[in-house]
Amino acid sequence: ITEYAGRDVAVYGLGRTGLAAARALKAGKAKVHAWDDNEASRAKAEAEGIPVSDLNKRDWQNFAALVLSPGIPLTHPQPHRLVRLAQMTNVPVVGDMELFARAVQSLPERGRPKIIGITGTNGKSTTTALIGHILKECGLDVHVGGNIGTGVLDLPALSANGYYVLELSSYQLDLTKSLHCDVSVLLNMSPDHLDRHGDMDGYVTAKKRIFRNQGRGDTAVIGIDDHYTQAIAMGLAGSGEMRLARISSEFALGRGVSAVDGKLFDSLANNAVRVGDLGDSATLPGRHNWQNAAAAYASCRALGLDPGRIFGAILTFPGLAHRMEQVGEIDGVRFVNDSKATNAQAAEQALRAYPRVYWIAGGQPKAGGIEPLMPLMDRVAKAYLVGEAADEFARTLDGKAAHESCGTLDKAVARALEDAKASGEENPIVLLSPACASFDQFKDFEARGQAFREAVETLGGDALRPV
Ligand code: UMA
Ligand code: ADP
Repeated sequence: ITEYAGRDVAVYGLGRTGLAAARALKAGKAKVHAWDDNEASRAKAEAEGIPVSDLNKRDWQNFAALVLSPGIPLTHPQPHRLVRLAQMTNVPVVGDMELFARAVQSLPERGRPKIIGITGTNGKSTTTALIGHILKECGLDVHVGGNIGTGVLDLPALSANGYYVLELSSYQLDLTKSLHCDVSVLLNMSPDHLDRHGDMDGYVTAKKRIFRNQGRGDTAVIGIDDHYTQAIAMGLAGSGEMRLARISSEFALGRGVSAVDGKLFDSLANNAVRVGDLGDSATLPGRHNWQNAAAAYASCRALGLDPGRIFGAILTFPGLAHRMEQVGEIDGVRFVNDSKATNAQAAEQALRAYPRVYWIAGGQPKAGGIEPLMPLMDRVAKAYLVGEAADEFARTLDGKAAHESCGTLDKAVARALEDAKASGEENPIVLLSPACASFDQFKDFEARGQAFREAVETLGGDALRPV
């Protein structure tokens, strides 16, 4: 990142985003002034030579930009104090994606890599990883990053023939205005992160930013299985210049890509083709994954890849940890780690995947709680509740499903194993699909999934078998 060479830049937040941004800015000869409210994060940055100074006490007139981490509030519940300081002194507030996008724009047009951006409420990481996998299988030079875990500025330098497959959260999109996606994907939308966007309108507005800057020759892949994305697709059809590829796992489409009952059907062009049966994939079970696979297929078609090669690669997708991941079996009881299900819609997909489950739920609750899941409670043998949400969830479940409050994940795993074993059922499933954020008890959903895996390993000992 050379655009700030010789100038002073503030970097606030020194997690994955901030560290990568500070490194990239430093390498581009900017004068970096980094800050994080957490002492350990500051120490880590200092240890690698990133200059740290308290941005609360600085004269902001000199800064050319504030590079903000996506987890720090930009607008809601109120702009962070440092964001206000930047605004009052007319210092532009940007994210790492914006810096990346501008670096790409600065390359000669023929030398620019292709960018595939993926957003949506659920399925982003799966779809991002799947597209990355397909492109790699097709022998292309691919880098996968963004919200999926690797800060975009930590990815290897741009190469003209490269493909950047980027998962974009609404927080990141809010801090990005120059990103131009050759292929953009909006999978689905349902209420989430409303604390950070104010209301659904704010959330939709953030997500729609993925289509900004798309024009002729670009493609917008859009799921049309919910009314929010249906409205957005109609708007784009009326106004956008880009090609629109509609996808659905619920409806057969006259034009687009559908995956009803897992049958992948391509009617993007005049000659419609039945591509294959997604039921043959071990790692992409369920209607929600068919939506992800349809989106990945449509994206790769937009990049000009062959349908047969794309489908072959879909079938070899290894899957992602913490999403319906089978972590082991103890005495016939199977344990499924769906720690990434941080909202009710995601947990709904997991519950739908099994006729009967011993369900571990809870954590830091989201607005609306688990009320939308009540129609599925005939599948729940018993719920084991953990974290801050336990009391609220217990009240919602009263009279709908058996439940007990376990406090911690370790205790929930132990109790679920006891009950599942005692049930005498054949291969009962213990499912962690929390419908909550993890931050009350864990650093993030990955740490929560890891704790679940370790609890299973501890209880299983020699009896633990891979599934
Ligand atoms: N911090 C402060 N002051 C504050 C708040 C935070 O100093 O008031 C500091 C923290 O001490 C910490 C740093 O900011 O050191 C964390 O910044 P961050 O929360 O933006 O996290 P990063 O480590 O930079 O990770 C971010 C994404 N996290 C969020 O958006 C919350 C990661 O997505 C992403 O993988 C990473 O950038 C690389 O692009 C995670 C996520 O949970 C997986 N995303 C949310 C989601 O998927 O629901 C949006
Ligand atoms: P994201 O990155 O958007 O959070 P992931 O791909 O990590 O999404 O999947 C998170 C969880 O959401 C999965 O464990 C699954 O239960 C659910 N999920 C995945 N894809 C979809 C989808 N297309 N629609 C609804 N839920 C989904």
